[in-house]
Amino acid sequence: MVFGWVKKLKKGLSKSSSKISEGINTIIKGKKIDEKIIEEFEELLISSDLGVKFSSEVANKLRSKKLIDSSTEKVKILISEMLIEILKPLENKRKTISPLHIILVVGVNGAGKTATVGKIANKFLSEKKKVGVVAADTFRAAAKEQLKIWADRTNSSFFSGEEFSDPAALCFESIKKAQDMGLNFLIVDTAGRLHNKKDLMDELSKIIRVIKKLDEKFPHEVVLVLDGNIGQNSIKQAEIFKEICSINSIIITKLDGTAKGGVLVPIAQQLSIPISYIGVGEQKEDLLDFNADNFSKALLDIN
Ligand SMILES: Nc1nc2c(ncn2[C@@H]2O[C@H](COP(=O)(O)OP(=O)(O)OP(=O)(O)O)[C@@H](O)[C@H]2O)c(=O)[nH]1
Ligand SMILES: [Mg+2]
Repeated sequence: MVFGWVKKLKKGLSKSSSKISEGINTIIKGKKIDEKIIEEFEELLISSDLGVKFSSEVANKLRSKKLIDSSTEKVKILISEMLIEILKPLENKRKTISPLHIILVVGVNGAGKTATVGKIANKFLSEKKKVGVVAADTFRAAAKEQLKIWADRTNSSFFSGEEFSDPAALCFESIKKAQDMGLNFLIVDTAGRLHNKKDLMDELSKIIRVIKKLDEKFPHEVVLVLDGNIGQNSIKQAEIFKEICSINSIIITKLDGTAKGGVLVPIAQQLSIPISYIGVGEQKEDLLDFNADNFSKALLDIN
C-alpha cells in the first residue's frame, strides 16, 4: 500500500523531478563545486519554479558548506533537507469535530475543482464515511452532469438545483438535507471563476454568508484548487481568493502533466497556507495526501 503510494507520487512528479535531477547531474558531472556551478544551480532551480528566494538560499548554503567532494547525491540530499524544512509546516491536519463536515471547493475555471471534489469524496468513502457532493455551479448544465458522474463513481449522494438557480440557496438546502441524512461530509463544487470577475466573486461570498446562517462554523473548510501548470501565477490567484474568503488549504492539481511541481515551494514561502492534497492524474485514486518528506524526495528523485 505504502509502496504503491510512493510509486504513484514518483510517477506523478516525474516530469518535474527529471528536469531537476537531470539538471543537477549535468551541472555537476564530477566537477568541483565552484561559484560558476553554484550559479548554474541557482538558475536551474529558478527555471524549475522553485522560486527566487529558495534558489538563492540553496546557492548560499552551497557556498557556506564548501562541498568539495561534490557527489550528485550529496547535493540532492542537501536540497531535499532544505525543502522539507520549508514544506513540513504546511502538511495539513484536518480537524473534523462536527457531525457534518462541510468543505467548499473554489478556484478559477478549469483548475480541476470538479475532478478534485470526486477524488476527495473517494478518499472519505474509503474511510467508510457517508459523503455528499453539491453541484453549486448551477449556470452550466455540463458542470452538473460532470459532478453527477463523479458522484456515481464514488457512491456519493448528489445534490443539485435547477439551471440558473441560486447557488447559495442550493447550498443552504443541501446542508439541511445532508444533516437529515446523517452524512459525515458534504463537499461543495463551485463555479470556476475568473478572479477578476466581480459578480462571480460576490456570488462566492454570498454562498459563505448564507450557509453561515445555519451555523457560524460553516463551511468548516474552504479549499482552493490550483492548477500546477500555471506555476507561480498560482500565488497571485491565491492572494485574490484570500481577499474574499479565508482559505484553509490548497490543493495543487495536474502535477503529473507539468515540470513545474517545484511551485509548491514559493507557494509555501509566500502564502503559508497548508497543502492538503496534490493531484497526479484523472482517476479517482489520483489524489495524494501532501507529505513534505515524500514530496521532497520524489521531486529530487532520491530513494
Ligand atoms: N492529468 C490530470 N488531469 C487533471 C487533474 N485534475 C483534474 N484534471 C483534468 O483537468 C480537466 C479540468 O478539470 P475539472 O475538474 O473539470 O476542472 P474545474 O475546475 O471543475 O473546471 P470548471 O468547472 O470549468 O471551472 C479535466 O479534464 C480533469 O480530468 C490531475 O491531477 N491530473
Ligand atoms: Mg467544474
